[in-house]
Amino acid sequence: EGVQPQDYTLIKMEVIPPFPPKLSALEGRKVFLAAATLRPETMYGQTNAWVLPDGKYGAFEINETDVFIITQRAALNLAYQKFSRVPEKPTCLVELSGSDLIGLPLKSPLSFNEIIYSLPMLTILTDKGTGIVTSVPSDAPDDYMAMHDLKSKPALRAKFGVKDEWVLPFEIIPIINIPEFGDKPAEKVCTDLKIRSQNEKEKLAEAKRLTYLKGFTEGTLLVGEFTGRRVQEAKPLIRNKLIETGQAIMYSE
Ligand code: A2H
Repeated sequence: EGVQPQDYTLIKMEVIPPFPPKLSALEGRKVFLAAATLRPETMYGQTNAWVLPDGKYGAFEINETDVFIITQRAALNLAYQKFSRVPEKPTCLVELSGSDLIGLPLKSPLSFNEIIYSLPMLTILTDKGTGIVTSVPSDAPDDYMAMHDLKSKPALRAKFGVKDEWVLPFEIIPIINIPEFGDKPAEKVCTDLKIRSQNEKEKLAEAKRLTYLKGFTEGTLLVGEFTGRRVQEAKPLIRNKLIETGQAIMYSE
């Protein structure tokens, strides 16, 4: 963890019932994959969620109604930020592995895709955020490359039991224009830097640096309520709206 505290928006991606057998103990509850993001203004372009197949997760009681699927570490942090049914003590209802979560259908705030699926990403860190990441391949180089890997490699899909219909129908949605990079900034920068897979960590770090900086200062929204507004201005407005409507919470670590 860094020295500076990082403020994330946790996006509540609702698991659509009926639940698979591994989640049957949660039947009747509102269950969410809670994804940590620094870019709430990009949620229109979500195409899937990412989980680490070998990662350890749990289903934790956040309050009387909501259950979040996240890492134990995030559940403990949340419990100290008033997000736990029992104050300062996480209650785990079911222990889960990332592979138990692959293929879950989700309904996520602001997403133009009404149903998206949970898919494997191999570079997720379990000591950052919640261990759940929402995927916006238009604007996030990591998401673009991980989606590209799954789409172009049937063997990779087979290895993790990923069905074609969870991946192939989902196209990149243009949501932000960056003058230098166009309407699909992540694709443009990954192509320019000749990045071949999600495992090219150094090149991806450079791609993230380029798109993140320019996106914030020069990006303009192409969709939604704040169409035509700068990312810089729209970001706090969209974040506040998500929080006020109960679709997200703030989380810091
Ligand atoms: B961002 P920072 Cl559109 N492991 O959200 C790996 N990556 C993780 C993670 C984890 N455990 N938890 C969160 N993240 C990702 C959106 C996005 C993000 C866009 C563009 C850039 C971007 C959609 N994915 O991040 O190390 C999440 O992806 C570029 C930095 O705390 C989160 O925001 O700076 C970001 O990394 C947090 O990274």
